[in-house]
Amino acid sequence: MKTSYLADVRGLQDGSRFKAVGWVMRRRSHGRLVFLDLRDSTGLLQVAVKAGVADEASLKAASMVGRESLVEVDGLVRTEARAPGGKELTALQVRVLSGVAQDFPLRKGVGAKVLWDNRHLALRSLRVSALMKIRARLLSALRRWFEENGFTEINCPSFITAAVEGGATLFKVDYFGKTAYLTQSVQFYQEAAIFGLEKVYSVQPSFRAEKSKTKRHLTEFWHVEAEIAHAGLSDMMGVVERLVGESSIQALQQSGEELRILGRKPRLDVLEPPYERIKYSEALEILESKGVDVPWGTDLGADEERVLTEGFEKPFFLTHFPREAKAFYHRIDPSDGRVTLSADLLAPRGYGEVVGGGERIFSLEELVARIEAEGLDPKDYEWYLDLRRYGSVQHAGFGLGLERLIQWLLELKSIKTATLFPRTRARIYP
Ligand code: NSS
Repeated sequence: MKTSYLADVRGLQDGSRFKAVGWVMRRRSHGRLVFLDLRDSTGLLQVAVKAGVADEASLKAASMVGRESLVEVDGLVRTEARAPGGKELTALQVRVLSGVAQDFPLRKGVGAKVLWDNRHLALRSLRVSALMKIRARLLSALRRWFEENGFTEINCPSFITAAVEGGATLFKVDYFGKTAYLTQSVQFYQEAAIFGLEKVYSVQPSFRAEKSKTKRHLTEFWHVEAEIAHAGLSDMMGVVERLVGESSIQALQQSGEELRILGRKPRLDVLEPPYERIKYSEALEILESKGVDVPWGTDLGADEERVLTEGFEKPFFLTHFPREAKAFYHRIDPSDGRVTLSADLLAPRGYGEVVGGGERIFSLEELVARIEAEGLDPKDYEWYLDLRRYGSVQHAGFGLGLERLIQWLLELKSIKTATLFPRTRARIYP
């Protein structure tokens, strides 16, 4: 196993002996002086292979080595202001551990299609690594937040028999001759789990057969979901704003180096909770004042959300969606039968929905009526109805799209960049 990493040279005195193992990102030859830029998980190291210092075999190997070859360099550390990280390794010996004969398919200037077709190779870049490190820190911070606030992590199945979020985006699976689906959300299983555990969360993939090609839809995305017993809409928003705000700030504060590589300087002050709460009906008025007419009752799409959020610097909640715009399980507002006790968290500056959730119907009669009103069969939801038969409890929950959060925090044009191997309608390879 490798015991030292390229960034370790930063802590070494000039003249120290160091053995570097990394992949060749770039080679520049100046006659009998060859520079190699090596890459590993910790960053870049510039290696200088000079005639007279390195042996002849090493100089020859360095001057011929192909991009992405794996090499080992034994050398001496030297301060060099122009080198990335401020240190250079003067090679005494260069050994090619794994040589590359053909050209690496990803040259500067190749188009987006080539990059996505070769994602398995493109993800070696410092930028992708930086992004994935931030993603991992964000996920750890979200998990830590849940753990510190009394939530238990649960794992739920992905094969299901009835839709959570409506039939239009269900993926059908042949399950030993029966029709099953890939789940859009583990919400219903979480609702069952709160009777034993009260506060639960899950982190797992959700699947949506999204027909439309947009910059913010994946067919498989990582869904961070939570469900809370003895909680209403306002409690749920309180959890979401602290979870999103505190976890994002923590992860970004730990990622100075990665943000520099990505050329991003996200504002942390705008992430501080609390977040404003705006009703759907008020949002329609804001949209109308901006020249966008949305008929009452329709859900807001990506375009409407972009216009609505453009003037905001902080995220905010959009609450009380009409029942027509939301899935059947949302509790109807007892003080206004036209709307539900629901809330989406919208990211500012055009990014739009990052979290969706709300209070659930906890009365058996109301739930059966809503299922029937939606043209669904209560028999398909028998076990879900049982939860309302035995000690039903007021409860609320939400789902956060991890890639959506990353897309907003790191200002990514496409959501695909937020994930290692994106799945969209147009892409299932590599
Ligand atoms: O459809 S949601 O708004 N809500 C639910 O699925 C609830 N059943 C979650 C719950 O209450 N436990 O999706 C939740 C979030 C949404 O705000 C997005 O951030 C993300 O899931 N989401 C997606 N991300 C990427 N691609 C697609 N297609 C996608 N669909 C939803």
